[in-house]
Amino acid sequence: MSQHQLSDLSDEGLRAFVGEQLERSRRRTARLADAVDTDDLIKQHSKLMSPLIWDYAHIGNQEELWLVRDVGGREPLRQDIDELYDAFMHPRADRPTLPLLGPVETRAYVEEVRDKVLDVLDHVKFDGGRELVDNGFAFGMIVQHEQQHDETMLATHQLRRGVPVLDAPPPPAGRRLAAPEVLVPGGVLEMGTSVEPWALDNERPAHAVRVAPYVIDTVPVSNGDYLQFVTGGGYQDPQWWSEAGWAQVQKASLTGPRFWEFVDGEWWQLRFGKREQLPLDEPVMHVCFYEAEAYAKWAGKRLPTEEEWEFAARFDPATGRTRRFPWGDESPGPQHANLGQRHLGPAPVGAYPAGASPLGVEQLIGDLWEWTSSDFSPYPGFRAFPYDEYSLVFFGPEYKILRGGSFATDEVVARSTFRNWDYPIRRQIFAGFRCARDPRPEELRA
Ligand code: AVJ
Ligand code: FE
Repeated sequence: MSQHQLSDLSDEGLRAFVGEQLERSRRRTARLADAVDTDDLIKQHSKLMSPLIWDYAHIGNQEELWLVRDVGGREPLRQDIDELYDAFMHPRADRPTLPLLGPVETRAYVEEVRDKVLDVLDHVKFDGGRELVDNGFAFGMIVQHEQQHDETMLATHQLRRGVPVLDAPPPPAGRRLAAPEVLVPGGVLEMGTSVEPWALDNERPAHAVRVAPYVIDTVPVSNGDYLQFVTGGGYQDPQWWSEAGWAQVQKASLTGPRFWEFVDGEWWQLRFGKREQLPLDEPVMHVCFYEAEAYAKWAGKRLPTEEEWEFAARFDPATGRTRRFPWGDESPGPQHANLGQRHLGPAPVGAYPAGASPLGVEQLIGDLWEWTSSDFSPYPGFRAFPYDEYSLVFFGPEYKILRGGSFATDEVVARSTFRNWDYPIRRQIFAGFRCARDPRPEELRA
């Protein structure tokens, strides 16, 4: 069963599916919190992030607001703490100074909320005519909220100093690719979705977009490729950088991707507390939008637009149809994509041939988020649902769109229509990029 077929389920089937998703996300949250000691749970590891304990209680608080109070119509459990866990009241940097619930109270609170939610789930009428509950949407939204915070918590783990506490098997091996780039013929894409029951407001509605022919990289840019830019003086030469990008290079003294180190004549990277030799065949990660943009210019290319990214991920040139995923309509399995924190990093390029699109573009879903050149803006016909603070208040040119999900993103989130966004200076997220370019005239004639 997967989320796009929810409307085919009986109420009992839907209840069971929602219950499994809630349980799965909570297991991950608890694992991320339980992996560290009390001190590391409550302290702030970076000004960019909340203390892990804030994410934990915020997950419970959002679940209480939407599922206990709104969907269930039940009495509040802890109205007094709403303000502490409202992301708009206190910036991340200030959160460690708040009178937050401690670890014992937090665990008790989220469990109490969950008990009530399971009771609400037992009694909810999915066909009661409430849009919020239709196909279990509010439950799906809260599962995705928890999974999104689990990715944020994993990013906090990456920023934490100290001995490693997380472990996972390595991702599958990479392979040599037949072609570094793919010519995409262009056409009309049905962008976004009006039919995925758990798609969030900014992915809606589906709308036709004409995309001109373009060329896109088969796989994300690798550490080996990016190293050429670094050692070739890319960070010393303003010609590759936008004005804002060059200002950021100077302001933040950027010399290479975050978590790279050059020691004793060799390149290393720091991953969840382990120092490892820089794997040249892995996609470059922890670069900001400006670094992605500069590399692309240096390589004689550019970043893809959000439309081009989604066209590469969903367009089937044989039928002209827009697919759910690059490989077809089935939900992602471990053979298709590196998702769900199964591995603790992106797989080497070429590791997922079964995840290729019909045009032969690979690793679009999973491994790492990909910066696009697009600002975060609403689709035509956008309607904020069920609250303005998920998407609406963020629309505008300050945010750049990222697509595809990372190794840290759960399957319940990683739709090919899912839109992520962040400031162009951010590097702590699990993000990299691939390049695109306009086709040369002779490529179009061929
Ligand atoms: C969509 C990942 C940008 O983490 O700020 C979490 C998701 N919204 N809680 C974020 C979100 C509210 C959001 N991103
Ligand atoms: Fe949140």
